[in-house]
Amino acid sequence: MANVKQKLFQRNCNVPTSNGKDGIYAKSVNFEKGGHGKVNGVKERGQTRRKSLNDSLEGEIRDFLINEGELHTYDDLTKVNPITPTTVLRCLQARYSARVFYTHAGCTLVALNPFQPIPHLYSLDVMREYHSAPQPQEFKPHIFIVAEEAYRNVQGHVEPVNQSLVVSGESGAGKTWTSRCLMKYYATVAASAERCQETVARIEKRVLDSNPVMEAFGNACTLRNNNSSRFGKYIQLQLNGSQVLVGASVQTYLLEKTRVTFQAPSERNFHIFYQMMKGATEKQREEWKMPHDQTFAWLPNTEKTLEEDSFGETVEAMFSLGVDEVKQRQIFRILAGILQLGNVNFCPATDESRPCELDEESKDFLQKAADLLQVCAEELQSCLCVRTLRAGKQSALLKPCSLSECGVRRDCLAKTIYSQLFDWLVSFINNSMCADNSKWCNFIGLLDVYGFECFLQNNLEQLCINYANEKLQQHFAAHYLKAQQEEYVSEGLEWSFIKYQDNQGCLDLIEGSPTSVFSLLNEECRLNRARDAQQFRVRLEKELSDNGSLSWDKFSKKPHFTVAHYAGKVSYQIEGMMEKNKDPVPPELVQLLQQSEDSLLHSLFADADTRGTNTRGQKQVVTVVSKFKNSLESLMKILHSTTPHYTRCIKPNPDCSPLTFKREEVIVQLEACGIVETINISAAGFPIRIPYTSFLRRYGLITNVKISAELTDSGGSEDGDREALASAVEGVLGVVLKGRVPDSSARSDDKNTPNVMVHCGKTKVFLTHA
Ligand code: AOV
Ligand code: MG
Repeated sequence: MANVKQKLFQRNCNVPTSNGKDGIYAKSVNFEKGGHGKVNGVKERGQTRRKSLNDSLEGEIRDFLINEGELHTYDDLTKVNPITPTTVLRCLQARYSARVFYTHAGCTLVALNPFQPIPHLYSLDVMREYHSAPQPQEFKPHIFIVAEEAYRNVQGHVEPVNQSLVVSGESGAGKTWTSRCLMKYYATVAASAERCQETVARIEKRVLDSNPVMEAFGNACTLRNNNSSRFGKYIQLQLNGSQVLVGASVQTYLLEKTRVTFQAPSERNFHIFYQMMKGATEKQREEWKMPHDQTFAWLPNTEKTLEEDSFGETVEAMFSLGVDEVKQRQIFRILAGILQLGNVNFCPATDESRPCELDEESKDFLQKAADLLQVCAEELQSCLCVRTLRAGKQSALLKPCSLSECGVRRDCLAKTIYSQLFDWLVSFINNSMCADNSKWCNFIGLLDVYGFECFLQNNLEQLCINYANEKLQQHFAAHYLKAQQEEYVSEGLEWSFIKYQDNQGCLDLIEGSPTSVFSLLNEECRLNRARDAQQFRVRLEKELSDNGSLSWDKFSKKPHFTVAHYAGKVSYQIEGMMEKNKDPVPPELVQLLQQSEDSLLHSLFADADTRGTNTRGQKQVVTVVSKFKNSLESLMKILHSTTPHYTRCIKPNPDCSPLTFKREEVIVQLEACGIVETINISAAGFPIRIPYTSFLRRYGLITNVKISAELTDSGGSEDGDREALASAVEGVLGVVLKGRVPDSSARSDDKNTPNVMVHCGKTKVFLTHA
């Protein structure tokens, strides 16, 4: 860096702004289109046009740098200069129209969802092409470049480095699709060449087969995506010293189990239930007590036919993972039992002191549920309708539940069974895929979580999902800043001047210590005050109103709080939040399931007694947010210990229509998924970067600075040339910026004294607002 010409020009433009806002004024510089420019500030003093840098200098430079007809050729959004939401949007739209779906954005890849299969885009040949290329980065942007870069990085220059591929974006943007593509890529390029005699399917196949199984149990059709992931997933692909895929392990995050018993209008339950309904053989229908004409309360919208409804594929994949016929029968019987439970309705008892009753139809469904779950029907009914209150160590009081409590207990039973079954399946899949520790040394991790969510009504699920996205955004920003730093360092610039507003305040509000939304929620649960939403709102206001990320929606009548997330404000309703956080499972239900004669169901709850009690034998509430926070912290630790690669998926229209680009949709996502945030980070540095040669060719004529043709042609290949180029650029800038200082009267008392900052790097001129 010693021979690098580096200078800081700072000039006050001291011009009163026309709108009273800060701005950079190019009043004295008129960069004319067509390559000529003149300084006209002195000539037209007093009546010069006033323009901010945004709409003047940046605008002029943009026109110079961007050629509309060539917009689709910009493979990297950071080359769109200056980087603004508008230029990024125009570029992405031009590329989408040209059927180009991937674009680099510095260290990030932007993936636009085509919403229709693109022939050959992901074929084996294309995979091999990217894999065998000496410089894949020189190929057209593609998810395979990211995949290959991570794969090569594992080997590392000094020592192997684990990698993480983080895929983000809103619901339906293409995260899960992208993750699948990445898995297929590694299952192809990192497959072992050896022929093995395994009785179970080859590891690459098992890894790929984990997708349809986990999607069948964890994905559902929502308003926004027919195949929406209702859980987060981080899968580590394990590589041995020869870079061969030898195994995988998967970690899941917060399955949206409420969907088992509640589906918003037009949405569906998890795919697996529909697959069973549609794919069952006559024998299975009989076994599952699921005749053709039977409808189930928890299975709405059965008429929708989705490609995800492929029972055969799920069953096939389960076999390949080693879930044998016996286990499969157990699993599907349990699921069928859950469906029967959903059709059980309660009616109030004639005598209030007696438990609620069941009509004939419900009795029938309860009996079927009990048969399928292999528990005693009377005990099942009693567990749902009667609460056992402990009075001392030995004695117990029986108290009939209210009508609504009976419904809550029925739902709780179904959700508990389903979520335990899901966890069991995940751990089974892990056992089937995971390589022995001695067999692998490095991993490539793929993260596919649910995107930022904001509905009309948001509750604990959305708070957790958005908190996860907030954490990832923080990780991304830190990583992106590092990449920026590297560019500045390679250009010989100092790093310290970057200022960036991070989202720490919002994270402090949600998870900070000692007081935060999470800590207060936990306290309310501990004190058993879960029902008082208004009281919680008052506490939040009292304890956290200093935090700028917290506010209140004036128009909301229900107790709520509003959080200013990096991706936008979201109002959360408090009602039900504390109960969800506590997520209580009545002990009678657990005991009932422990008595099940079905060995699988029994094993799911076998150790339930020991969980939730501390060493002194007291009941300890492990809340949903505590568990989620811990699991996210572990994830963050892993991400921090790896080299991350970010892919931002964009949903170009809300209707999932093929090849349709809606600007207003995309711009919102560019903001929400952090691309605009990235731009802001970039703007905190130097949004305008022009290679010396381009700068001199265009602006040299503004001044009398003589620049030789050889110099602009050489591109500064030699150190000496670079010195000469930098001097020439400084000469031009000196004249330009001097010309921008207006007469002293205008400078006098004005407080709006915007500056232009210019840095001359090794090969580029960097410009920004000061
Ligand atoms: P998501 O994972 O980001 O939503 P998906 O990966 O499920 O979204 O994508 C939604 C749908 O878009 C897929 O089912 C495909 O039909 C289509 N799609 C996505 N990417 C491509 C592609 N590259 N080429 C062709 N079609 C594609 V969510 O899980 O709801 O947050 O929670
Ligand atoms: Mg998904």
